[in-house]
Amino acid sequence: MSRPSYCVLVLCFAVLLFGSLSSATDISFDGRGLKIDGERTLILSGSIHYPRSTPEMWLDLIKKAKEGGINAIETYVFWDAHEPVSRQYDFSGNLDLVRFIKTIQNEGLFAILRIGPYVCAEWNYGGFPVWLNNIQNITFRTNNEAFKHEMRNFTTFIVNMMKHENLFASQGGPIILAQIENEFGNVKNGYYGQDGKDYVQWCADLALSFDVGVPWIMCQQKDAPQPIIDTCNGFYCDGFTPNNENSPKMWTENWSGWFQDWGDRRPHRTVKDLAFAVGRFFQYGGSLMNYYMYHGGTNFGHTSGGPYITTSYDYDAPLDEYGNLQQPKWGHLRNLHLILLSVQKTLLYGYRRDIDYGNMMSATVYNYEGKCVAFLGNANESEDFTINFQDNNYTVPRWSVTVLPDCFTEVYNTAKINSQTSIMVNRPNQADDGSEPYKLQWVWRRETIEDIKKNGLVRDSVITTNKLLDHLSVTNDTSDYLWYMTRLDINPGDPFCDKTVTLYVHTYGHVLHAFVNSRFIGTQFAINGKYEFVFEKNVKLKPGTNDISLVSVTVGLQNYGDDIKDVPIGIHGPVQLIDYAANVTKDLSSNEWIYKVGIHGIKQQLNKVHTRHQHNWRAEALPTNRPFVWYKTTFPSPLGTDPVVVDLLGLGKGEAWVNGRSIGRYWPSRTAPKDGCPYKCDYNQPYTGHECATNCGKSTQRYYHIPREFLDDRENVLVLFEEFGGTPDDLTVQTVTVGTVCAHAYDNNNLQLSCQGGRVFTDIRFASFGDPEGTCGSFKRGTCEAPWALSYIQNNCLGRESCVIPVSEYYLGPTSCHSSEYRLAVEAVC
Ligand SMILES: *[C@@H]1O[C@H](CO)[C@@H](O)[C@H](O)[C@H]1NC(C)=O
Ligand SMILES: *[C@@H]1O[C@H](CO)[C@@H](O)[C@H](O)[C@H]1NC(C)=O
Ligand SMILES: *[C@@H]1O[C@H](CO)[C@@H](O)[C@H](O)[C@H]1NC(C)=O
Ligand SMILES: *[C@@H]1O[C@H](CO)[C@@H](O)[C@H](O)[C@H]1NC(C)=O
Ligand SMILES: *[C@@H]1O[C@H](CO)[C@@H](O)[C@H](O)[C@H]1NC(C)=O
Ligand SMILES: *[C@@H]1O[C@H](CO)[C@@H](O)[C@H](O)[C@H]1NC(C)=O
Ligand SMILES: CC(=O)N[C@H]1CO[C@H](CO)[C@@H](O)[C@@H]1O
Repeated sequence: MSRPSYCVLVLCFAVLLFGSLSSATDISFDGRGLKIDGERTLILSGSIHYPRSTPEMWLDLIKKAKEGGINAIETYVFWDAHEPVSRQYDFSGNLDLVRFIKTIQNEGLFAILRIGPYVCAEWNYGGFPVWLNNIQNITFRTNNEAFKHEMRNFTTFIVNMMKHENLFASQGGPIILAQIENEFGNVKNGYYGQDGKDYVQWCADLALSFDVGVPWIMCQQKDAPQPIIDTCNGFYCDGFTPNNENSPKMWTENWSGWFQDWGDRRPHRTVKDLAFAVGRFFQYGGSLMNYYMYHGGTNFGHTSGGPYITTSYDYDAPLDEYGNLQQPKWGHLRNLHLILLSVQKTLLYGYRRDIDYGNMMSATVYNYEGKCVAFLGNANESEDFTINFQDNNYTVPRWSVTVLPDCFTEVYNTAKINSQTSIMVNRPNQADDGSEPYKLQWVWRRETIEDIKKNGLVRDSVITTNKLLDHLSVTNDTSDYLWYMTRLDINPGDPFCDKTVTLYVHTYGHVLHAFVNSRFIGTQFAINGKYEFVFEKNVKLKPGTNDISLVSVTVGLQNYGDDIKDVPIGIHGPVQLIDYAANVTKDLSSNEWIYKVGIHGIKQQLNKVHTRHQHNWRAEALPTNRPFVWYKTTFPSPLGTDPVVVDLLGLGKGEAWVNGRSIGRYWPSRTAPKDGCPYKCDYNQPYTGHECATNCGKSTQRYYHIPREFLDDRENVLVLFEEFGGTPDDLTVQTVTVGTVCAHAYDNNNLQLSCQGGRVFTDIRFASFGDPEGTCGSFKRGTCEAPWALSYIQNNCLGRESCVIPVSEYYLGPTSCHSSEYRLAVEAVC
């Protein structure tokens, strides 16, 4: 069968489609889709959260999304970041929402603004400012006057800001949709009863009152009042039907992967399964689909939610944490997007007919103005099917969708990947002469272990009371660290005197450190997904005054759940001394407790570059495995443009700053379980976020992103606060780039191969066109092969940054295979 060069046609189409937006666009919708100036338009959107990258990265990320066939960018708005103190706003740096939306507009893409203001998003406290807790009688996300007052105030502020900059499509801007609330339908059924229902109506009324001239959506909200569109979030949404026949079928979150917890495996969703989900959604009448995430990015500072969510928010998205193309995910989806966009008119206007072949095999045909598009969908988990469709035979592999843009030619199957696989490598930062990895020189300082002074007071304590207080109610989240300190006098006759007894602390985490008389006793954190734990360690009390200091540490505030305000954090008690042998207990819960927020080094700004406290750093006797230590070093910026990371393996837990900017919490000593990672993942079943995990037995996160924007041309200062104890000896600054490129492409496709960061192909390790076997790194020749494959690829790729290989006998030579479908396997080195 000779086939037209479909890919080239599709490319031209895409260029036409992405023309720049004209002023004042009319946005409306009906049951089949969103209408842009009256024309139904297919929306392929990708989530990029602006605070999870930097303004310099935005343009590159958006350009890569556009090149990947995405025509809209979606983001949440992060209330706690913008209003850290009530009525004091911050839109600077990577919080510059207007600049982000304008960058989208300048690239000719649409924008979807999900204002929330509850966003979940694995973001600290789901995006709620912690100061909300201090408002009298407040209950979040229900028909509560105090909450509604604050929600109205912030959402109005954001809407006015967007209007002022003319960013809604009705004003000529790129924003075509806006969202109020977020997954409220997931709040436990009936949790808020009638108040919940009234609240949903209030949200809808509020949104409509803004009169922004674009439609509003509510996701996971079956009872969204008209004309608000209820939309689907999930790994699959083909079976979703909106609550009104005049609402189009929209998928606001198609989870491209999943987030990671400290101590967990790294989630991975195969692109075959992701493309299958997208294919099915559009087979069954979808009109808007958004990847959550298209670029996940980094939880800088203390922005990660939780508890226990990692600093990396890579999400296994099509663009990796640092903004590199994640291949083959990016490329395989791009091929699908370009085809879908090229037939969008037929999909959104055509007459639809479904054909059921049984056993989960189906076809869907769309006809419009003489054009025909078909999807052949096989949702059977175990059987490939060959079906006869309009007098031709098509084999559709299990768990895959084939697209026939003309109801005849198979141009795409979700299980056949014709994009390169990139194997990323980390390269050490070279010394100036380029000869050897740069060796870091360290200085260090001790962090103060807070103690009670002779007069019974603590410097800068915030409160003294005879009970144990919730962590958050004392800190307002101004720091991760809260000291609970108490003093007890032990008489020589006391049964606890001079004896080894147990210090017992019941806490709601997230991490606890204990000191007795300024001596470190132990550290503990919750495991197995529970946030509550009991700390028990032996201590010895001396006659006279004894001081007990407990440091409660938060690792991200809960972002999901029914009422996150009522989630306990920190030491709620009891705190006891127990002599198990003698069966006696001394309860300290009602002792006098003195509270102090934060750590001394932050107050002295040791993490900043310019501060008065730059003395007292020591170069000699670098401590290892000692808790509560500061480390500092300098390093030159790596050459080139590849993303920069620091490898923190060897350290325990803490926070890192580069040139005074926090690159987030680190915890490389936390490892993933040894088991639960399949050797190979050929997944043909519904994905739930856990299958296909990788990184078993390894550090949850050893590499930490340093955006190039944080770096200076000359010298950079890296500061670490090490809380658990570790060694910085082996730390290295590295760049991340494409090392090896592999592909296993099918006949009659154009295969594009690319390096990154200006590097070129230096070697073709393997090339065979015919029936090669194996996977990247271990390809093997099959029983037959074309003669010119290797030389063709060498001639066209070596010395180049990228090259295109037409996969066909015409270019690569005749094969002697009797197989019906030839494949090209390539392994090339950058
Ligand atoms: C809080 O609730 C109490 C009891 O319902 C009420 O008396 C009080 O006026 C409320 N305070 C505010 C600020 O609304
Ligand atoms: C938000 O609250 C402040 C006072 O706290 C007020 O000045 C401002 O007008 C309010 N904004 C809106 C849109 O209600
Ligand atoms: C998949 O196909 C097999 C064989 O054709 C059939 O027995 C099985 O029921 C199918 N599975 C589903 C879920 O329909
Ligand atoms: C399709 O398959 C059937 C059954 O194997 C065969 O009889 C028929 O000739 C095939 N049709 C085409 C167009 O290849
Ligand atoms: C936390 O907020 C409360 C209420 O606004 C305030 O009284 C207290 O001083 C705050 N604590 C800290 C550590 O900022
Ligand atoms: C320990 O003491 C409590 C009461 O103080 C008593 O109920 C309990 O039985 C004792 N346990 C043992 C093992 O002696
Ligand atoms: C149709 C469909 O698969 N919908 C799913 C969308 O995601 C939610 C949340 O995971 C699921 O509950 C739905 O079943």
